[in-house]
Amino acid sequence: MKIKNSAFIKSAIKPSHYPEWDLPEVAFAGRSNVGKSSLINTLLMRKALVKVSRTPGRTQHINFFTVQLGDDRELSLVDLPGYGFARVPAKIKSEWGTMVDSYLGRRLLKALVIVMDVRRGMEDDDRQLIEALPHFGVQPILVFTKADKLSRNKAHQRLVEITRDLKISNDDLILFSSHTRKGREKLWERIAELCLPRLAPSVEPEQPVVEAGQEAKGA
Ligand SMILES: Nc1nc2c(ncn2[C@@H]2O[C@H](COP(=O)(O)OP(=O)(O)OP(=O)(O)O)[C@@H](O)[C@H]2O)c(=O)[nH]1
Ligand SMILES: [Mg+2]
Repeated sequence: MKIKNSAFIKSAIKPSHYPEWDLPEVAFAGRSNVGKSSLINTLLMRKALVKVSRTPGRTQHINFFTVQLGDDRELSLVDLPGYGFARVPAKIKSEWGTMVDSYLGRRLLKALVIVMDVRRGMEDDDRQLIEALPHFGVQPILVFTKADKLSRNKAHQRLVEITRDLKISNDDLILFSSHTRKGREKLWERIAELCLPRLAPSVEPEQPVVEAGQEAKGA
């Protein structure tokens, strides 16, 4: 996917802070430190538009970004704060729940990318979030990242285990790496399918009309 432009727009905690626009949105959720912010940078081909951190729990707001694609379609990418970080106090956990719950009800939200570590697979927090999505009318996209941490064989073996465990097919998940950009195109295709208006089919130029008698030249 070609990117023309991308930009950070704003941080929000509650709905009154959300941008007022009519762009389709795709959001990114997952456990703290799993690689959500890195994944957004990879999608946008930016090195550090989204802050990446070694300390879990750094993204604590809902961060809105916009992107203009090569074909001029536009959408917003929304980075959600991570969950499941054991050392986060109960008060923060409940604030996370309120913040994310109100965001999931947003009319513009078309799909939620659930980012998981391929080495850990789907965990309870991920499962709970996925189970809540039909209620909000939001489509899940399952992404397993940090694929570069496994050898090709190990990654394949993990995929077999994950598809068997979740009773899904290979087409229903995306193996990703922000280091090698593996899975980037497949993820963009899926996002475009669920969030973007279809491109009008390109119109074939009309065949030139050949007048009777003209084609006889040289024949
Ligand atoms: N090897 C490898 N490391 C990655 C990958 N993606 C992210 N990381 C590393 O994982 C750490 C966390 O990455 P972030 O992108 O900040 O993770 P996050 O999910 O946004 O974290 P929070 O905002 O704290 O929830 C950083 O040290 C990244 O460099 C990947 O695909 N492969
Ligand atoms: Mg982050």
